[in-house]
Amino acid sequence: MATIKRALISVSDKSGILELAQALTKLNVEILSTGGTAKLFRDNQIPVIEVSDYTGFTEMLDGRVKTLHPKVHGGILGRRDLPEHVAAMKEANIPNIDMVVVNLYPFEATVAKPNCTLEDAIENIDIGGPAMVRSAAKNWKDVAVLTDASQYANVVSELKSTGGALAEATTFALSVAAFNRVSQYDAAISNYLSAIDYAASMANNQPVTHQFPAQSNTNFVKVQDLRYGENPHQQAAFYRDLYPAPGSLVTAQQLQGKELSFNNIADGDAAWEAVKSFDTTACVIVKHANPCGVALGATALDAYSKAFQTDPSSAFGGIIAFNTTVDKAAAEVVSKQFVEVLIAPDYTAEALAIFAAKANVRVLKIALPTGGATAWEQGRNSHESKRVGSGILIQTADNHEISQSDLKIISKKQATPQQMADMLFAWRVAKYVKSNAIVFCGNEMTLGVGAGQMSRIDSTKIAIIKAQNAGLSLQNSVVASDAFFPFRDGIDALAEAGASCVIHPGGSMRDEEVIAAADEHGLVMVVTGIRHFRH
Ligand code: 93A
Repeated sequence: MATIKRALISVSDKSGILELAQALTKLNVEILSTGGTAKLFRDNQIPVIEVSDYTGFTEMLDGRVKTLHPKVHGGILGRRDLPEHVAAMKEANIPNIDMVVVNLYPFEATVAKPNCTLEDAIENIDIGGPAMVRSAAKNWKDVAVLTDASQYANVVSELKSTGGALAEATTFALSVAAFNRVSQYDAAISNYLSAIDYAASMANNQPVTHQFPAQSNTNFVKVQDLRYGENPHQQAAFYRDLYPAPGSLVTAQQLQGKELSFNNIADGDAAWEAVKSFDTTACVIVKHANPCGVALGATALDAYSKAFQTDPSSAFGGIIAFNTTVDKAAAEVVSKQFVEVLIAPDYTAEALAIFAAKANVRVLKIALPTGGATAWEQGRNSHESKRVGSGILIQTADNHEISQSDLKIISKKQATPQQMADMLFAWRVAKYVKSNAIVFCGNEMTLGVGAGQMSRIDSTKIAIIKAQNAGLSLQNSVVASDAFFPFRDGIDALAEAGASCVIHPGGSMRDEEVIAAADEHGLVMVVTGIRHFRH
C-alpha cells in the first residue's frame, strides 16, 4: 500500500490536470509543482507549493534545472521500510513525496512538425521529467507515478475508495507504464538523432536526414494481445507505429464481427495495401497473403464479381477489400460467400444491415488516405523489416509506381491503348503477389494468378491451370511477371496459353532469346526496368 500525502505535479500536457489536482486537494494531498503547472493551479485556486520554494533553489538555465534537486529525488527515492533511509532523510530534512505526476516535453510532436530545427528538437528533450519518472517508478512500492492523463480517473477513484492509498498492484502497473513511456521517449530521441546526417545538416542549417535512416530503435505501441499467432501454438500480439500513417490498416475501425486474428491482420493488410493502390473502383480478394482475384469495375459489385470469378474456390474464407463504399447491391452478393474479413472506406446503412445478419464477419472501415507527397501521407510504410535468426533486415518499402511513360516496348509488335492499360493493371497486381509471380489479366481483371513458386515456369503453369479451372479464356490476355524471364520456356508457355502481351522488368542474360521468342509468337513485349520481388 502506498499512502499518498504529497504529490509532485509537473506536466507539459495539462489536459485533465485541474480535475486531478482538485481531487487530490480534497483528499488532503499536498501539491508541489513546477512553474507553468503551479501557475495554472494558482489561477484556479488550487493550493500549491512551487518546487523552487520547496527546495529553496530557484529554477535556472531557462528551466533546464527545475526539479533536479536532492530534496525532490531524495523524497521520491527514499525507502520507507529501511530505518537507515528514514533516518538519513530526517537528518537532511527531506520529506517523502508519494506521488509523481509528470508528462514530458513534447519531443515526438515537435520533431513531427515539418520545419522543426535541430535546436527546437534538442530543447524539447526532457531531462528532469524522465529523471523523476524513473525515480518514482523504481520506488513503486511506496510511490505512485502517473505519466498519462488516461490514468488519472482510475487512480482518483481508488484513492477515494481507500481514503488516500493505492494498492501495490496499482503502483506496480503504473511503474511498468512509466518505464514503457520513458523507453518510448528515449527511442524517439535516438531514432531522430540517428537519422540525422550531421554534415548535410550543418551545411544546410537545418536537420537533413540520411537517405536511409539508421533506425536502431523502433517505436511501437501495443494495440492488443492476439488469441494466437500464425498457428494456435504460437503466442502473438499486435503493435502499431506510435504515429500511424493515415489510411493504414492500423487505423481501422471494426464495425462488427469476431476479434481479428494474426492471419486476418496480415492478410487484411495485404488486401488493403493492394486495393488502395488503384485510382478507380477496385476489389481485391486475398487468401494466404496472395491476391486470388483483383478487378476494376464500374461499381463495387462489378469489381467484386469480376475479382471473384478469377478463383472462386480460393476466395472461400478470404479477405475482401474495396477502395470504395460498399453499397446494398455489393453487400447482397458478397454476403453469399464465406468471408473472414471485409475492408472498405465506408458502407451504406443497407449494406451494414445485410452484414449484421452474419455476426461473425469482421467488418472494417478505414478512411482512405487523402494523399500527399510522402509515403506516410499516402498511408504507406516507409520501411519494411523481416526477422532473420538473431537479426533484422530493414529496407525502404517497395513504393515504386510506374506509369505508361516508363514502359519500353521491345517487341516488333506494338500495343493498343487497351493492351497498355491492361498491362499496367497486371503489373500493379503482380507487385502484390508473392514471388515468383505470374499474373494473367484481361478486361481489367485477373484471369489466373501463379504465386509463390520457386520456378517462374511453375508459376506460369499454375496461373494457366487456375484460369482453366475457373473457366476463363486466356485468348488475347496480358501477362505480368514480377521479375525477368530467365529462359524462353516461360514465354512459350504463355503464348501457347493464348496471351498476346507480356510485361516484365527485362534484364535477363538471355533477353535476346526471350525477345526472339516473343517476336516468334507475335507477342507484344514491354519492359519496366524494375522488378517487384515480394517474399
Ligand atoms: O528542463 S528539464 O529537463 N529539467 C527539469 O529539471 C525539469 N523538471 C520538470 N524539464 C523538467 N521538467 C518538465 O517540465 C516536466 O517533465 C514537464 O514536462 C515540464 C513542466 O513544466 P511547467 O510546469 O513549467 O509547465
